[in-house]
Amino acid sequence: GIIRKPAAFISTICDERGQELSYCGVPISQVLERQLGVGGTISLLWFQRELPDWASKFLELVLIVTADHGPAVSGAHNTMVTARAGKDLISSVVSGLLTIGDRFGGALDRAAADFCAAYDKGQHPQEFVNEKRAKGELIMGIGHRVKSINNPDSRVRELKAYVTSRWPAWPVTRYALDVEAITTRKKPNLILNVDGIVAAAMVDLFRHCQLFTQEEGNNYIHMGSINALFVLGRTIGLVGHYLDQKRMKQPLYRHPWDDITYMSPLN
Ligand code: Q5B
Repeated sequence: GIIRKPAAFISTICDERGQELSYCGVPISQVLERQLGVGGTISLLWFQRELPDWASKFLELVLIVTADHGPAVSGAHNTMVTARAGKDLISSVVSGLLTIGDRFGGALDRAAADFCAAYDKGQHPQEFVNEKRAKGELIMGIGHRVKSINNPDSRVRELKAYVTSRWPAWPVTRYALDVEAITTRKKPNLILNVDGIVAAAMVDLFRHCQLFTQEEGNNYIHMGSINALFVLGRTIGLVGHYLDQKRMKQPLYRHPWDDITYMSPLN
């Protein structure tokens, strides 16, 4: 009989073989006709399901508010320096993306995992803060270099307003806000930051949109899907910074000597 060669790859999100490309089984004409938008496209390609409108609009909101946060942050800075060194778009954008991590823009997955683990075990927010302090660990999703309760982050305000008015339930977001109430008593800049609010909201989205089992939701947190939102959003801004530097034909950047303290251990 015919022996079928086992396939080297299995793919479940996109099929381009027929007359019409489909995203997770939905023909591209339907994606367009039904105006599923970028949020709906992410829902299909990342989560293999059509999320309700309030959820896919939230994904779009996250992309908009994380698209850029000025030239001073690590990612934009790297992209601009690389562009000015004459490098191409991809090299410049990747050099910016590589700065995303726990301290800058990549705290979402760990914030989601930590807030929901603490909430699930019924840990009081004060105990959670104490435990982190005792372990000498920073709380992911808390703290900002320039934003504080005296200089609030309007992105966080917008996201919070959306979640609290549109989510069927948002207990993990409530928990994260209770943590913020404690940390800001210690220092005004220990606010729930943009990573933290998106992280908590995504946990509540997975748990309360009625389309994921708890296990599926937890898997998406641990796979990196929440950090992916920041990565995708910020890529828009990094491309912008690359084009900006090229448009203005900015020269090679060299950091000024007077802004470097040279300290040799031998003199
Ligand atoms: N302390 C964000 O630090 C920052 C604490 C804390 C307990 C904390 C820091 C942090 C966790 C990771 C996180 C995402 C590095 C941030 C983002 C996107 C962005 C960026 C932009 C954009 C700021 C001073 C004192 C020390 C620390 C204590 C600080 N954070 N304690 N939990 N989380 N957060 N990252 O101000 O007693 O004096 O020794 O790592 O959520 O990246 O716009 O810039 O859109 O691009 O430099 O918004 O919070 O403070 O590290 O000098 O600490 O505060 O233990 O205490 P800072 P540090 P003490 S959103």
